[in-house]
Amino acid sequence: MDSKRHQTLQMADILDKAMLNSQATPQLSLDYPEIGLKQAYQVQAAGIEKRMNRSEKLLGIKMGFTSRAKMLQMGVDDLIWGRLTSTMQLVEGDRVSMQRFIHPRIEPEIAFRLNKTLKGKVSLLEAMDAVEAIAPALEIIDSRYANFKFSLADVVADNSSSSGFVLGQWCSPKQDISNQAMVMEINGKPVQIGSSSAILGNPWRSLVEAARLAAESDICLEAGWIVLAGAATAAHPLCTGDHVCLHTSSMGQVHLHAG
Ligand code: OOG
Ligand code: MG
Repeated sequence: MDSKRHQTLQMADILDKAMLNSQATPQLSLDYPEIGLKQAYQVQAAGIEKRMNRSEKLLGIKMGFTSRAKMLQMGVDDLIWGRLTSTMQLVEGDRVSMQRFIHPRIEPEIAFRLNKTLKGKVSLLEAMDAVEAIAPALEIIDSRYANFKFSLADVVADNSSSSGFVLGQWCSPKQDISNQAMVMEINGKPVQIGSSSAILGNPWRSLVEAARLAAESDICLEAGWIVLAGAATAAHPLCTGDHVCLHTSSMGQVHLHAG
């Protein structure tokens, strides 16, 4: 094994342990200043391989920093993506144990379910044609880095902070999702109010970008996969006991109990 590959596996190991122990770790870029985006995606892939060796299944991908609100909150200005696995999917209505997280935050999202493969450069119409259903979604992000602080390469290596997601009812994609109200309430109080238009001007664009970015790592979006479009607003801290509900204009709602 060459030394770069060895280093990639070392970094994946550090992040995997931080996740399994729910214990924050220093940013990789401090100890490995030469880490670039390419290697960061390799670290992400190596981390996912570990999880799949522990019988997790790959369910799709999530997009990150598709809204200005998120870019501003985290101080980064590029689109990123991460993988979604079976242990991240939470059942709506169940109590989510907070023990497995370090410093979780919650975000309002939209999910796409594909029934066709998408690879590389696709048009907006091709992307729309590959989606059989859409749903409102809540994503739990939980950086494995101390103080939720990272560089772009750091967060990519950390699977773009992916930790959990819950989906509402799947509904028809044949509706206008370009300007859905996205109102996220915690314990009955609105904490984030936004519009789906904050996601790249129109959430469908996020799917186009997902296909393009994944192809850079030689991955195609597969039929059956779920794609999360990215948060429409800034993320909000999630605390034990919280009841979170996302209300949308015509896509229904989705809720989650943090136990
Ligand atoms: C990175 C993940 C960003 C989104 O929806 O923009 C993300 C982070 O903020 O920790 O999931
Ligand atoms: Mg997100």
